[in-house]
Amino acid sequence: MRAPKNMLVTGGCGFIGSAFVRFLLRAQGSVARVVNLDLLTYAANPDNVAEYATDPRYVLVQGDIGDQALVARLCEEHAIDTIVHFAAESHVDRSILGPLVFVETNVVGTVKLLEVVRARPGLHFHHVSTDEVYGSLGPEGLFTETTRYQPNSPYAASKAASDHLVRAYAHTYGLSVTLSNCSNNYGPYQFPEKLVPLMILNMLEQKPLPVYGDGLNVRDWLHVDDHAEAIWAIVTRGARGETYNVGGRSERTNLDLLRMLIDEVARQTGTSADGLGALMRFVADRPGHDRRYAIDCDRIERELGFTPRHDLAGGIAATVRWYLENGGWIERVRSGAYRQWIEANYGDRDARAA
Ligand code: NAD
Ligand code: TDX
Repeated sequence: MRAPKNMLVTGGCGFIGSAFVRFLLRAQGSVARVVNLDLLTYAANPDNVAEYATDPRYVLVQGDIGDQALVARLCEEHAIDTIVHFAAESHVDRSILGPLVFVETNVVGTVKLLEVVRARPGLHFHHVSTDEVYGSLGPEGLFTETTRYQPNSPYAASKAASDHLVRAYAHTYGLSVTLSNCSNNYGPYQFPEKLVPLMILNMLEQKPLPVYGDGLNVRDWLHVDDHAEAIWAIVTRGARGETYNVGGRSERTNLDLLRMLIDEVARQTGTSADGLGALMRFVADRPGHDRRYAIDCDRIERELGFTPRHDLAGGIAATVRWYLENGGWIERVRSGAYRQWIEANYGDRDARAA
C-alpha cells in the first residue's frame, strides 16, 4: 500500500488530469501537496481546476515535461514522492495531420520524466495510457493486459512507445512504476474536438454532426471521474511494475452513442430529437480508423476491487447537463478567451501548439 503525500501531476489542466487533480483535492485528505505541471497547450484550460486555484495544497506550474531541470527542481522543492503522468498530445485526428509533436511529447517527454525519476529511486511513477495501443478488435473478444501491442495511429504508436519505455526503465533501473490502459473517457471539461463534447456543442449551435465512415466503429465508454478513482486505486494499491486495464463495460457504436446524445440533448432542451438527428452527416472516414475497442477490466476489479460508479445512460445525461449549465466555460473554449488568460498570466510560451 502506497500513501502518496506530495504529488506531481503532469497535464493536470487537461480533461482527465484535471479530473484527477479535483479528485485528489476533494477526496484525499492525506495528500498534502499537488503540483500540476502543464505546458498549457491548446488542450489545457486552467479553469478546469479553478475551484482549487487558491487552495494552499495546490500549485500550478506552466512548463514542459521535457524540461528535466524544471521537473527535478519541482521534485526537490516539494519533496515529491509520486508522479502521475497524464501530459500528452491526445487527439488521434491531430496525430494523423502532424505526428511529430506526438513523438516529441508522448515519447521523448516521457523519457525525460523517467530520467528525472531514475535519479530519485524512491519516487513512484504512474503512467496513464490508452487501450489504443492494442490496435483494433473484430466483432468478438476483449483487450486484456497481455494482448499484443499493435498500435495503428501515430497517437497510439507514440503511447505504445511510451508504455514500453516506462516498462523498460522499471526493468532495467529498478524504478517503482505502475501503468494503466483505459478506454474512451467522457464527462465535463473535455475539449470539444473529441466526439462527445463536439456533438453536444454542435447540436446546441445547430451545426452538422460529422459521423466518420459508417458510424459503426465501437468504443467502450468510461466516465472521467471513474477513471480518476481507478488511477488512485492503482497508484495506492497496484502491484509494482504491473499494468491494469480500465474500462466501463459500455461498448457502443458511434451511431448508438450519438443517438443517446441526441435524445438527451432533445429531452433537456425541449427540442425535437428528429430535428437534431437531421443535423447528422456521414463524412469521409478517419484514415486507418480502428473498428472496435473493448476492455477486459477483470484484473482491476478482482485485485483492486475497482468498479465504475457511473452507468453510461446516467453519465451521459449528467454530461449533457454539465455542458448546458456551463455556457461560460464553453464560451471561453470557443472564443479563445482562455488562451488570453494564459497569455496574460504566463506569457505565450506555448510555441509548439501554434
Ligand atoms: P488532453 O489533451 O485533454 O490534456 C493533455 C494535457 O497535457 C493538456 O493540459 C496539455 O497542456 C498537457 N501537455 C501537453 N504537452 C505537454 C508537455 N510537453 N508538458 C506538460 N504538459 C503538456 O488529454 P486527456 O484526454 O486528458 O488525456 C490525458 C492522458 O490520458 C493522456 O496521456 C492520454 O493518452 C490518456 N488517455 C486519454 C483517454 C481519453 O479518452 N481522452 C483515454 C485513455 C487514456
Ligand atoms: O467528429 C467526429 N466524428 C466521429 O465519427 C469525431 C471527433 C470522432 N468520430 C469517431 C471516431 C472514433 O471512432 O468517434 C470515435 C471517438 O473519437 P474520438 O473522440 O476522437 O476518440 P478516439 O479516437 O476513440 O480516441 C479517444 O479515446 C482513446 C481519445 O481521444 C484518446 O486520447 C484515448 O486514448
